[in-house]
Amino acid sequence: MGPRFVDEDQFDEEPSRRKSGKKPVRKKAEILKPEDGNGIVTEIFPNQAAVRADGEARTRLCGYRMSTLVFGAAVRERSPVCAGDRVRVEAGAIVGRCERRNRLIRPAPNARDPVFHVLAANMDCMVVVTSAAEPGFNPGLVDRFLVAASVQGIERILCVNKADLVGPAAERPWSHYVSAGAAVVETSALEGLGVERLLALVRGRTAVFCGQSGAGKTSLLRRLLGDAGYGRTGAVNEKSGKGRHTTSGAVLLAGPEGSSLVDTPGVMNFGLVGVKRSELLGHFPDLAAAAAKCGRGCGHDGEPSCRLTGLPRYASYRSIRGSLA
Ligand SMILES: Nc1nc2c(ncn2[C@@H]2O[C@H](COP(=O)(O)OP(=O)(O)O)[C@@H](O)[C@H]2O)c(=O)[nH]1
Ligand SMILES: [Mg+2]
Ligand SMILES: [Zn+2]
Repeated sequence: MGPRFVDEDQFDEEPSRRKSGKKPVRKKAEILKPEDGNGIVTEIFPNQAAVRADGEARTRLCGYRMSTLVFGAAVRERSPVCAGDRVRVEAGAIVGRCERRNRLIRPAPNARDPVFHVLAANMDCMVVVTSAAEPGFNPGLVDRFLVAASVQGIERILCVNKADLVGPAAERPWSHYVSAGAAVVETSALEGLGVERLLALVRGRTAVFCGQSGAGKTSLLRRLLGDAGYGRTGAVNEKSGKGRHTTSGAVLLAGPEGSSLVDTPGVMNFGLVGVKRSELLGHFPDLAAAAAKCGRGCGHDGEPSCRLTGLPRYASYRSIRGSLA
């Protein structure tokens, strides 16, 4: 067990006054062990981050001590921490970031931009939210999200929202996703349908809600947490008293039974950083099973004899494969 907050004000304490007797975190940039963190980043603002201290419900705005957070020039990140990061706060400033189990990277807006945007880190599962209608089911986008999660070792849940808009007899072009390694749940944030099932899947876990803008991520989270539980503006800066910020980034919300649920803005894709073409099939378990029956030397790339021909996710697979370096 890591160091716990011994009193309300531990975030505000000077390092030299820490009661634990442990030596202070060094001033040069180094990745900390999780047990050396004392809070979790819930939201990013320009030059500040909201952090929830271990064992507390409220979040507080903290600045950064950049000298302890910039880890060389190899990978430049737009912000030194992201939602879901475990961090150490001392005297109201983030002085260290803990190692990450995984991270979701937004693709740079242009290919020459070397600055990564890490949207969220340390996730147990990804809820890919899509809609049954308005807008209609978009398998290409769903597959990209599922691959991004699989590559990072994040469990996958496909949530098909707006189920109220389709009748029970309608075609369900998402029913095969169970064989793609995802739990599938149909919901209606509007009518509450399926929300209990979704909650059971994320209970006690850290889950990031991703998907096309308009699919209903925020509506679902409001259903799961209640409007009060959703409140984005919980972070109050004690010095300035300011609590209202607008942001277009991810926000990590405290859910029931220790769960942390992350709402994301209309992210259209995640960068599949470091994924090799040869590894991609492994992230399509349904296709990998069929590919085992192909002749030796089949590249699964449009050959007439390829056993993947006609399978529902083959087109997505080829499209993603083509986009990899
Ligand atoms: N019919 C229907 N509309 C929904 C449902 N969930 C969300 N919406 C509507 O879809 C729109 C986008 O929802 P929002 O939660 O903002 O989507 P987000 O961009 O993914 O966060 C809003 O107008 C919602 O009222 C649903 O289950 N059924
Ligand atoms: Mg939203
Ligand atoms: Zn093949």
